[in-house]
Amino acid sequence: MTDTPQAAPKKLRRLLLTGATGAMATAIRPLLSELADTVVVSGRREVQNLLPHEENCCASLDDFDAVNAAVAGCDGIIHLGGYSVEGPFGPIQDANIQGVYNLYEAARAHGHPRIVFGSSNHVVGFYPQSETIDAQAVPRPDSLYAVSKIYGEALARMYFDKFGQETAILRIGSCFDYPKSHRMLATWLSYEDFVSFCQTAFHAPKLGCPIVYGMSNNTRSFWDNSAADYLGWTPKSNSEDFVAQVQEAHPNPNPNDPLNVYHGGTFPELPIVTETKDD
Ligand code: 15L
Repeated sequence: MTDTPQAAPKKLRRLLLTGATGAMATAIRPLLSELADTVVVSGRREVQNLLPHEENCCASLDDFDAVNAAVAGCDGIIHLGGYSVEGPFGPIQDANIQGVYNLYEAARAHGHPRIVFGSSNHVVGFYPQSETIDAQAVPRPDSLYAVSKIYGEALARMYFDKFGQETAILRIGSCFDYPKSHRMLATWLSYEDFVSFCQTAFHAPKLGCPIVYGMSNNTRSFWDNSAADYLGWTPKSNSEDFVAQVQEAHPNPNPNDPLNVYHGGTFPELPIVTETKDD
């Protein structure tokens, strides 16, 4: 009997990674050589310790010309750039409102490369953890940051309906090396599963503009991704492997602590930040 040769995984030629100096991007960068021959790493600052498959391209998201230059020639985009926590409205507006518009206009000018849009679970952050929801659930943003992500999701949808621009909207849960709290046993997304999601999104025969919750194959979860089954994404990590570790670190979780009440954990109780540090 002869072995059937395995088809080599498909690769992009040139992939743009925005937000490349952020913690999540820094963690996944080494894995992206599986996805593309060249990865253009883009952030406001230059990436240090460039890997062999990487090229630097500095771009502040609110600068259209810089974003346009970063997008030129790319056949896929992973958008992790922008303001990624709650904060004052000004910088959120620059990066997550103006910046995402700039990204989509640049993609429109350069042949509509598929985009993985890093949205956030905080767009549904006010739902109680006792309730399981799917992508159809009415958004319940828990912060200005989350409101800006809903704008990004809406923009992605508009560019799909108007121009056919395909985007995978990934409402990222908690993408860390391991789950750090009881809540994260439900929301955890491993780096490997994030990268396999991107691989699926870039090569699915039909992508469209689905909303997917960015979680691993966790036994505990309060999100239902069945509407995106057609993509064929099969996350492999399971937070159950870390239950003992989480229990040891947090032996008596308080059921009334917001962290254990809301999908968005502590975010629903954060104040609105009205001042920037420069004020
Ligand atoms: C996010 O959107 C944040 O960017 C990240 O820092 C975590 O807070 C994550 O959500 C989470 O909800 O765990």
